Parts: sequence; C-alpha cells; structure tokens
Amino acid sequence: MKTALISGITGQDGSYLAEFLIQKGYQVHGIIRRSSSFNTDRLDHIYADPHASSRQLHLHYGDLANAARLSQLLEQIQPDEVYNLAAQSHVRVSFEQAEYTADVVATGALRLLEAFRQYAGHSGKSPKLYQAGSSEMFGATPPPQSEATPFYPRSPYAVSKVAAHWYGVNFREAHGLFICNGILFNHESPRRGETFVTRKITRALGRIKLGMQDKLYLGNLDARRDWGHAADYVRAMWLMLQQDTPDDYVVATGQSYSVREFLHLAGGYAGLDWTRHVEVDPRYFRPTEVDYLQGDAAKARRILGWAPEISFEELVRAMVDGDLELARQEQTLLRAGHLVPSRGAAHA
Ligand code: NAP
Ligand code: F7E
Repeated sequence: MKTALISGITGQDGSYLAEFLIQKGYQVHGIIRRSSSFNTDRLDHIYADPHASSRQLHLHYGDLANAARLSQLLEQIQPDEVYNLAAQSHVRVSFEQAEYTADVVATGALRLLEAFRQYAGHSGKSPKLYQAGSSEMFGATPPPQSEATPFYPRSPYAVSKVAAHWYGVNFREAHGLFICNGILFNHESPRRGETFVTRKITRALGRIKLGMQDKLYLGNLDARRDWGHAADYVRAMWLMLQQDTPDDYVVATGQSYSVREFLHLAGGYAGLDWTRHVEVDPRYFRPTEVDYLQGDAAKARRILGWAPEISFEELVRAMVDGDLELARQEQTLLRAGHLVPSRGAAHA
C-alpha cells in the first residue's frame, strides 16, 4: 500500500486527487491550513473519524510558509509520493498580493523541495514529487502551447509558477530526484472556487434562474481558455509519478473557447438569455491579460497514455446542474428564515 502526501488538499484538485488515490488503495495524508472557519467542505464526503482504524484520509496542520513543519511532516508520514498543489491560485488577486503570492507559490515550492531533498536522502525510499505548474506560465506566447513553448508570464502568480517550475527542474538535475512538473491548462468542476470565471458564471446562472439574483458582473469576455475537467487532470498528475523517469508534461484538451462562448453554452443549458443579465465591469480586467491558451498535450498522450474523458459540454452541464441544485438549497433555507452567504463575496 502506497502513502501520498498532498499539499492543497482542501482545494478543488486536492479533493479530486484524494478521492482518486483512496480508490487506488493509498493512505492519503493532506496538509491543511488553520482557519477560523471550516475549510474542509470539499473533503467532507471522504472524511472519516480519526478514531476509525480503516480510514485512508489523514489531515495535518501545516503551511507552505513553514519550512520546519514541512520537514517534520515528511519525516513523520514517510510518503512515497508528494503532490504540491498548495497555492494562492487566483491570477487577479496576485496583482494585489504579489509578494505573498511569491512567498507561497515560488518560495513555498522551494521550501517543500528542500524538505523533500533531505527526506529523500535518508528515507531509504525513492520518493516522487509532483509540482503543480500552470498554462499561465505561457502567458503571452501564442497558441498552441506545448512543453517546447517559451514561458512569457503575465502576472505575479505566473512568474511565481515559472520560478517553481525551474526550482523543480534544477532539483531534479542537481540532486537526481524524481520530480515532475505538470503544466496544466485550466480545469474546472462543480467544486471549482467561486471566484474563477466558469464557476462565477454557473453559480450566478443558478441564482438568476431561481430569481435570487438579476445581474452578473464580469471582466474580459474575449479571453480564450482550454478548459478541461479536474477529475481528468488529477489522473494525469498520478500517471506522471508512475513512470520510470521524471519529466514535465502539458495537460490540456486541445480545444479553446472564449468566456463569451462559455456563457452562451451554460446560459443556453440553463434556459436563460445571458445577454440580459451580464454586464462588463472593468474592475475585473487584469493589468496584463492572457488572451489565448490552447494546449498541445501530444506528449502526455504518447508517454502517459492520457486523454481527457469528460467533454467540454459535459463539464458545462455538470457545473450548471450542480449550481442549480445549490441555488434550490439556498432558496429552501432562505424560505425557512436561515441566513445564506452573500454572493457579493465572489468579487474577483
Ligand atoms: P485552489 O482550489 O485554489 O486550492 C489551493 C489550495 O492551496 C487550497 O487547499 C488552499 O488552502 C491551499 N493553500 C493556499 N495557500 C497555502 C499555504 N500557504 N500553505 C498551504 N496550503 C495553502 O486551487 P486548485 O484549482 O485546486 O489548483 C491546485 C494547484 O494547481 C494550485 O497550485 C494551482 O495554482 C494549480 N493549477 C490550477 C489550475 C486550475 O485550472 N485549477 C491549472 C493549473 C495549475 P485553503 O483551502 O485553506 O485556502
Ligand atoms: O479567468 C476572464 C479572465 O480566473 C479566466 C487559475 O486556476 O487557471 C486559472 O487562472 C479568464 C481570464 O482563470 C472574469 O480575465 C472575465 O482571462 O477563471 P479565471 P485563470 O486566470 O485562467 C490557471 C491555469 C491557473 O493556474 C490559475 O491558478 O476569464 N474573466 N471576467 C474573469 N475571470 C474572473 N476570475 N472573474 C471575472 O469576473
């Protein structure tokens, strides 16, 4: 039985990866941040009482800002595989919190790599590490983007991911460690954070459909993204670590749509004329935008045997269905006199 350690386990990808590894029989350990409010909602369905002897999911407090704790966790858990998914992952927020984003995304990855190097040196195992890289690293370089495409990052987030990528390559080459950089294009799901554009749209459509909201304010509707489903993408992360030699891989569907096209498909499926509800608000524009991402995942297909199984249309439908159901639950609670969180919180 293998043991995995996931940083960022409470995020979208962390929850799908934890599910995937549990189904494969892994013992899964996750690093969670201390928060004054619960941040484990995405794990509730796989969480087991710590007293249950058969449980496969184990959560530990930690933070990518705390190097000593990362070392301690690696020594204590002795993982075979480490997945570094933790990040301040919002591109627009990174313009406002550039230094913090660099500390978590770039230096945080370095802290984990350094702890991993020491652990690998004396553990007697040959542990493997996955670093969550991003198509944002390509930024302004025109599509299609593959492993051979030069990086041209357009945000503090993307610059930090480029640094983390090269730390990974350098630790692999300098210390002979098994480290893979995944260069993943956008991937979404009903568990996507509510301030990313796809989820912001489907969340609003659900509430508009039920008469709980009228307007949705968005930024650049012309940006194009290669959107896949997160469940497909965590499988690619795992496949990278099952190879005999470490390498870097682009993971993408190869198809690209604009935000406007996403609205058209999602609005049509929800039975709404989105043009009556959407307004463009420049506050959501980015100082430097990434206009066009479309990945070429031929290498992942050839070497990993990976291909996406969930289509763009299926992804959009799953997200709209999920958010219609959530809006119905909210409406029931409201009618019963309960408070529901304000969607004004979705301000990015
Ligand atoms: P997400 O939903 O934003 O999750 C980020 C996770 O990182 C959360 O668990 C968060 O914890 C945790 N985290 C943030 N700061 C931390 C810190 N200082 N120490 C420890 N944990 C911290 O992101 P995601 O969409 O699942 O993406 C997973 C990873 O892939 C990220 O590194 C992201 O940058 C990268 N990526 C994502 C995509 C995509 O399209 N989804 C594409 C390419 C790359 P809290 O729950 O406490 O906030
Ligand atoms: O924006 C435009 C926005 O925030 C997509 C992260 O997971 O994927 C994600 O980064 C596009 C951009 O994702 C709004 O300008 C328009 O062009 O959903 P997003 P992202 O910036 O592509 C990459 C691969 C990551 O690695 C990141 O961690 O949509 N857009 N109007 C908007 N975006 C947002 N958020 N909100 C709007 O109102």
